[in-house]
Amino acid sequence: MTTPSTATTPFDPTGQDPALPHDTHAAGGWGSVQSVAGLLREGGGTRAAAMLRSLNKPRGVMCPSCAWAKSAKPHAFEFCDNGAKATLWELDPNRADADFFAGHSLTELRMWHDHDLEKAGRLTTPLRYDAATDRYVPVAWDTAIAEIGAELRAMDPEQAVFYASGHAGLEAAYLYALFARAMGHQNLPQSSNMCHETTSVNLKSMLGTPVGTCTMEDLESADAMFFFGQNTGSNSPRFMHTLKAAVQRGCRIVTFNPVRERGLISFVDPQSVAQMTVAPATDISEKYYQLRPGGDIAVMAGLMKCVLAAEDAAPGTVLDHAFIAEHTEGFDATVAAVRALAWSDITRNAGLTQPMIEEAAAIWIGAKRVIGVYGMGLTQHVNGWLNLGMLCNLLLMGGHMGRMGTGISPVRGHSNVQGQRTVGVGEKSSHMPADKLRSLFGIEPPTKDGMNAVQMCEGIVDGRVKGLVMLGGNLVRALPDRERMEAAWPALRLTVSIATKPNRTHLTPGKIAYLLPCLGRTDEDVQATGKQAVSMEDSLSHISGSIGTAPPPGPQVWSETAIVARLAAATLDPNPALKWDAWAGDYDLIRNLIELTYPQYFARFNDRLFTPGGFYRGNPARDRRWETPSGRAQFTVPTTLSALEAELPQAGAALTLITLRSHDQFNTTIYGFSDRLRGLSGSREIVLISPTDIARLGLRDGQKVTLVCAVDDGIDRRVGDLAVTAYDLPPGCVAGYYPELNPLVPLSHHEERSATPAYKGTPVRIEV
Ligand SMILES: Nc1nc2c(c(=O)[nH]1)N[C@H]1C(S)=C(S)[C@@H](COP(=O)(O)OP(=O)(O)OC[C@H]3O[C@@H](n4cnc5c(=O)[nH]c(N)nc54)[C@H](O)[C@@H]3O)O[C@H]1N2
Ligand SMILES: Nc1nc2c(c(=O)[nH]1)N[C@H]1C(S)=C(S)[C@@H](COP(=O)(O)OP(=O)(O)OC[C@H]3O[C@@H](n4cnc5c(=O)[nH]c(N)nc54)[C@H](O)[C@@H]3O)O[C@H]1N2
Ligand SMILES: [Mo]
Repeated sequence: MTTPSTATTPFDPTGQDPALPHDTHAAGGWGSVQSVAGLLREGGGTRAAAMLRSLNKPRGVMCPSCAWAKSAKPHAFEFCDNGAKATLWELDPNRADADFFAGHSLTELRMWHDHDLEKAGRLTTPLRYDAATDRYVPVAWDTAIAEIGAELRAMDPEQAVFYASGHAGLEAAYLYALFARAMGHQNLPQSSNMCHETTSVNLKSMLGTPVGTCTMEDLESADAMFFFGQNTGSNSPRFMHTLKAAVQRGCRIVTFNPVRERGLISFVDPQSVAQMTVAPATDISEKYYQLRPGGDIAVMAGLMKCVLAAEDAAPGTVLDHAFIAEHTEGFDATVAAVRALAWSDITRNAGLTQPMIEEAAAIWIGAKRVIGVYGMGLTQHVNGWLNLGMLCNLLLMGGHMGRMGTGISPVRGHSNVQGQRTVGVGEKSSHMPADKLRSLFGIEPPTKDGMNAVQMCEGIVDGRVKGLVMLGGNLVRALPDRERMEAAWPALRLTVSIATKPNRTHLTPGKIAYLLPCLGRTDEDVQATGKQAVSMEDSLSHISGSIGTAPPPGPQVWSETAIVARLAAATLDPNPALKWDAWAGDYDLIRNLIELTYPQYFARFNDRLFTPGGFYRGNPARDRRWETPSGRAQFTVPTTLSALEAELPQAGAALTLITLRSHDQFNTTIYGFSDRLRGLSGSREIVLISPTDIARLGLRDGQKVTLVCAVDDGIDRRVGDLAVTAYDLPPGCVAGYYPELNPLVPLSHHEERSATPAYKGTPVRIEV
């Protein structure tokens, strides 16, 4: 075992008050109602109101925002203010059409704020970049498809990369994944590579499943839920209703997060007339601990020590020995390692006191059914694998896996990010079975692993990548090391963006660059056989159909499925088994193929498409079948106590930067400048620092400073003009907004096993 890394900034956590303040500023409530009402006034109208009423209901539109589960018994309004924003953003009456692009050069548009770029409206016509005039000019679909096809054909397949942001439905995603493999590569990076890839890779090796094990029934019957680094109130607000109901039936919620996020403190249900008028907010977390960023491994090591101590005191009452013996591997080595850890190392790395951890452990020990919930606070760290390993350890010790009311629940981001992986968007052969590719299509699939997002970036920087197709997303904003990436982008021979609205990435064209307008999920999608549905998989592994009803923004806007099919047909040699035209004309046929390729998940796919709440794709770990090499669930030995990189150059002077999202953005889409739930508004060019650190560093509130990355690899990474903003954070850490601070995160700074960028643990210095 290596020496546990030690945190560098002295921190006295005894000053922290773990009792909750009764905040008057709960999540939900009038604030969210007002924000929806305001949006409807701005650009909605009755069509928009009808669309919102249909959100997340059977045969309605599945929300284009987050991946939270759809209820089988929906409320009258089954959406949150963020879902409303995303929907109305897509229903935008403005048009970024040919006239718009004739009026603005790319050089000029680069001066625009990201918010204003998307505000230009929906794309309506295929566009090709013209370097002579520095403008996008309209082009016929046939010309665009033919030229892109010819360019891709001329490339060595391994020089092509097909990125997918997690929006597009299972139908487009399956065709995209098939297209790549038929072409001869598996360069299929996805937004999950920047997000929950830590989950896909590590839960697979620990539990034999790449996804969470919980369903809604589990969440409805747990006795305790432990939240690590997931901001429910902002990022999956519909989950708040489940949490409120859980608290009301006595489920105990404990949260570990360096930031006091409102939604996990208290919540006013905007659906409840009583709560909106007279009743007090529901307290969500019974205990809320502001640990150090990267301190979760230490916290969980402390919790394990407490669990072991309780078992020692009353043998046979705390651990689930039968489960451990029958279903797991590695228990003894893990327990020995945990017993050997010193509390002083644990508390220093956690930034919490021993009594705080003991108090949280008492809740764990007292619960018969425990669920671990987590988000980017665990995944976007160098040692994210061990964050998940420790959470699995804790759950496995008590047999909290594969039993009603228990399990592990990663909360996913994009509405179909999990589903796209399920149907083949991924760089490994295991993502799309070779035998099926042979038997269904006569394709001899590539065997070499493709590129994930970080490898794609390396390939763009060193010139190995020549062609980049992007099915959604805004890569130059979302990726780490933005300035390096933005500088490397124009050397690409071909860039193809399939998008609903213009964004920064479109302003960084390759030598040949196309911007292709696509339908969003709210738009009606009519093909040769009539109106089509698409489908998606949510965070709890349920699959739902979605039918768009809005009139498309223009006759030249194609569906993502049709665009992918036509590009594939123009690129690949004819093969009678690849029926691109027929598939683009009837999505039922694609769902039949998905069922044939993945029969274990998609039996009777078309019949079950509109099951209320979606149909469950199943999960072997939930049934205590472990699809790991040993056939057992794996305990993980803690080899360090910090999720941060163990030995950072200049660590002594560095602060840990966490990058945050506000509820007024969806990733790189900035809806507005209010961070209502954090009591911040007006500017996103800020750096949050604790008052103690402001004083220690001799700064003052409002002062403009520069953040400089403290990883010493010869590259200068800095972001200036950030206003110092006093905020309740643990000392030694600073926080600011994603994507503004992405230039500070080195590409090489990523989770060890999955290459998920360590966006929550970058060492930085402040320069005045
Ligand atoms: N409104 C809105 N909703 C969204 C999105 C959005 O941008 N806006 N994005 C969507 C996407 S793609 C995703 S992936 C999800 C992301 O949703 P989340 O998983 O909630 O991700 P973040 O908000 O990035 O970070 C979550 C929390 O981690 C905490 N944190 C940071 N470092 C640590 C740490 O070391 N330990 C612990 N325990 N906590 C830490 C932060 O304070 C923050 O509260 O949200 C989705 N939903
Ligand atoms: N510093 C930092 N960086 C991060 C993160 C972080 O926490 N901190 N989080 C990471 C995470 S979790 C993620 S998931 C990534 C997200 O990274 P991406 O997936 O690349 O980015 P998005 O901002 O979601 O993409 C927005 C664009 O998608 C397009 N779009 C919207 N709807 C549709 C549609 O229906 N179809 C198509 N084809 N296009 C559409 C629009 O043009 C819009 O501009 O960012 C990552 N980057
Ligand atoms: Mo994400």
